[in-house]
Amino acid sequence: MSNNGSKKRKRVLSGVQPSGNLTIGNYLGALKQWAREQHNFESFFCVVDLHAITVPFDPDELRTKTREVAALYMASGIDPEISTIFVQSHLPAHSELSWLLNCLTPLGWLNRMTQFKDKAAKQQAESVSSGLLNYPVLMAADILLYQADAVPVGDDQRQHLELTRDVAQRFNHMFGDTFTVPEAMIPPSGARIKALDEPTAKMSKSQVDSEYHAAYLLDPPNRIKKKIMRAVTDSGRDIEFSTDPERAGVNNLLEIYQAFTEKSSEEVLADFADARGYGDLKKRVVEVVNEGLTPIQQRYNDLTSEAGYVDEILAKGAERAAEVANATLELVRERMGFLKAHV
Ligand code: AQP
Repeated sequence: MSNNGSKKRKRVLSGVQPSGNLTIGNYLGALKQWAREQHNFESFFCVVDLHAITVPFDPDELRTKTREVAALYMASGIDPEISTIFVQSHLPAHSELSWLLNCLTPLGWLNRMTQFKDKAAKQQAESVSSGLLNYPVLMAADILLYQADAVPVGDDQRQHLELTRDVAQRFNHMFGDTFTVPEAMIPPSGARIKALDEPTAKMSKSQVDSEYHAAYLLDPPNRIKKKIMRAVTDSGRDIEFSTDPERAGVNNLLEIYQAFTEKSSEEVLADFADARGYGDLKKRVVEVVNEGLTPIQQRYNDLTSEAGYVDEILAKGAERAAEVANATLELVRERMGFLKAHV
């Protein structure tokens, strides 16, 4: 019997690493759908700080960014009265389950992960940590602890989600039905936002070589304008969705426009029927991005001006999260044959 008997509504769990500045990719692929879906699911959203140390990091920055990401969750519409917002490292259960699952996960499964291969290739071989390789198992632990039915993420996380499902199924097969096997929940638009300066690559928050790579959630309107007006396009004039890599820049701008406005592809194209070229397209994208970000930035400033407010929410969130996570961990320990501690 699994540990999900007490669930009234289906559950979701997701998180963002407090590494770098949150981008419109993080917002459109993750935060925006979390805010929408929190009304339909029992929701757990964590700031995954343990993931942020899998690559070189600075302790002061980690502290600052952890609060910043939590505040951005709320500023993006995640309501702490409806959803549980917490910090991953506040619950030792995440690290413990990660170790237990690591011991059951074949190394070959981890060696296949494309994100590991990409990130490892960007570092000196001797500085690649084993934590970077084990990252997807920690992610599996994050999700499985909450018996999540669905995990709202961008398209880049699809492979890690598959691994989580494999780990859950393997555990259930070895020790009896324990974990809910989760589904990925990928948004219809905005799941794959590309870099503004290199539109065939993912818009990333940590691997940034140029100030024109990403639009950040906390960028002021004039910086958003500068970045989008300089976005790489092509030498054509046609404004249409396209899978041709040569036309990836225009396609990306249309996707950003579509994800912010939530319009259908036909409506988006109709909006640009009178456009006189890519300059017009960019101007309108600047408008919708700034319209979307201004209220987020205002709420962010309000939330962070109240000393201690974010920490208070995180403390309450950790308490609620621990109720669920610790119950799952206890069941896992028992299933795996660990003795109960008599203290
Ligand atoms: N470009 C994107 N388009 C759509 N969704 C995206 N996400 C990230 N980038 C895009 C989604 O945001 C959530 C948090 O992911 P993360 O903390 O792993 O953020 P990241 O930007 O991918 O992280 P890194 O490791 O700091 O940078 P990378 O990997 O880019 O080098 C996830 O749901 C993710 O899908």
